[in-house]
Amino acid sequence: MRASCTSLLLKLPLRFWPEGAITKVLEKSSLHPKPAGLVLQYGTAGFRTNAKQLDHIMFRMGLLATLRSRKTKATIGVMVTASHNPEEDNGVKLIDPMGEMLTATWEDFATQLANTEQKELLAALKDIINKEAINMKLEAEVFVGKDTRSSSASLSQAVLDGVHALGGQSKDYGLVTTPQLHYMVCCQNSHGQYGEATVEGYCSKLSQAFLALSKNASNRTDDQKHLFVDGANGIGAPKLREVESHLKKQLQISIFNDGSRGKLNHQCGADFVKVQQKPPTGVEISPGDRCCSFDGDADRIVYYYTDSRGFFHLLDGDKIATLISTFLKELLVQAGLDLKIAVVQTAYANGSSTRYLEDTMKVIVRCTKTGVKHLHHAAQEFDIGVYFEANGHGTVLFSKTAEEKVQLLAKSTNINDERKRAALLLQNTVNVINQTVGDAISDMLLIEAILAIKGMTVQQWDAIYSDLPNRQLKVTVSDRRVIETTDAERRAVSPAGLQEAIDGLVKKYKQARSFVRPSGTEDVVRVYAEADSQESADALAHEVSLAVHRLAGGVGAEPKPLH
Ligand code: 16G
Ligand code: MG
Repeated sequence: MRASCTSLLLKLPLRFWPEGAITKVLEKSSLHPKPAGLVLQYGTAGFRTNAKQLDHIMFRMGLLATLRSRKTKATIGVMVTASHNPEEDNGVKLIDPMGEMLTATWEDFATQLANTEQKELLAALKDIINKEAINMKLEAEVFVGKDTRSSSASLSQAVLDGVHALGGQSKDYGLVTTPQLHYMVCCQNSHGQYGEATVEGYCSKLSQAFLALSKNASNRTDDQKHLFVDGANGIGAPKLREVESHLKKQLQISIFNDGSRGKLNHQCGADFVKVQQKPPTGVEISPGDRCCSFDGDADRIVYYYTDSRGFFHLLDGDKIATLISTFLKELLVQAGLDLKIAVVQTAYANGSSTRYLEDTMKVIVRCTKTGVKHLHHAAQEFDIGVYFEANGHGTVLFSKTAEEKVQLLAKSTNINDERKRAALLLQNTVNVINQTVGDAISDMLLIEAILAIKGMTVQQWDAIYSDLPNRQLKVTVSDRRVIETTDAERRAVSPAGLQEAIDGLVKKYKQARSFVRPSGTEDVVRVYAEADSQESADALAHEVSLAVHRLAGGVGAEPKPLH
């Protein structure tokens, strides 16, 4: 086996592949062998599956990140995490130079490299090197981070082995949140312009901006400064403690599910709260307490409270986008800045939020396919792009022009006090936001600052609009790829007859809407329905699930009604 791979490689021009590297990759890759026949896809958010299947993937992603670093002549990030998945799972995402998600063509390389059988690995590497004309003599640097899963330590070591096998330099950040690693990569490649590429640098940039913002809030009681945070028993909890120590008690945080006892993401965390529409276990809250939940790698956040009757109220990504975009729009008016602001959502956005943003706030609203990269790209088209998935992943992007205009105005001396105050608030808002990716800690600081500045309670925020009742269900089919969608996943084009069936069902209910899409992370078809009452939303979701089961090759018994 060795002889055949080596001879293949010797045909490579030396300029592209120094000979010493060949033996090193061979030696190292044999320590991270691929189980024969195992096929995995670089999905919506990288590879994600049971941790036991991932050692070779990690090694190979270390190799790929090193190639990507040489290709882009920049530092690349590799984050070992499976986000909100159960503790037994793990996963890996690659981070491109400006802290954004890996570009689509390289996702294909990632899938190819992951699925290449052991004896073909060198040929697969050579293929990428040739296709992308990568000069292997260039330096390469890869930043590596990991979440708190027990499997993350050895898996991140496998990534480092891959980086070193191809002669790359590495910096191991150890335990960090996913958005922190995105931030580090961006800082490094912007040569410090975005901030200092250390956890301390991250904490101080965000907390300084938060403290500057909260100076604009008047007379807050300790109760108003209090926030309950569910850390999902993940990395978010210890990292939030580090940030909290910089906040000078302007925000008083009680952290629950901090990982000291409970299991990661088990009956807690943003995904659990959003999907189950109930508080996490492990949190002792009283009616009216302002609470939020992070997910396992702290790139999602949702808020909630219970009222005096014991009802649970969720403030999801749509409510967060509404709060932030309203705040920004008001500041733009006060500052007299003519910048185009838009909100980017997915089909999961509650219909009430879209209506409120378009009709009342007169903000441009765009809808994209599910997955952060789609929202991120759409948001880049505006001066200010606020993007949030309903599940709580989101951030705000400011164009270069927008940032420059804000900076200029904040420095200007010949403007009135109202404009000056607005410009400074905008400047600090830019600084508190992690623009590379959705970031639970950064989003939380921004939301807390907005509520404080506006003197708004969580109930008042919730009352901005009322969500339409909704329901999400899953249907198992033999091949979920038979479902193809269009119009940002809002309509199904195949299998034949499915969309017509959905249209017919939706007509039976008031204010109703429903769509289906194949999941990008699980082997299921997802069904979403909303309507004027919970009973109607539940009934519609069930009927649409039945249609999927019948028309798209359902597996097992037909879905049963929810009631
Ligand atoms: C991933 C995506 C998230 C999306 C979710 C949809 C990233 C970083 N994460 O978690 O944005 O909402 O997948 O999952 O892109 P689904 O395809 O299983 O519904
Ligand atoms: Mg996550």
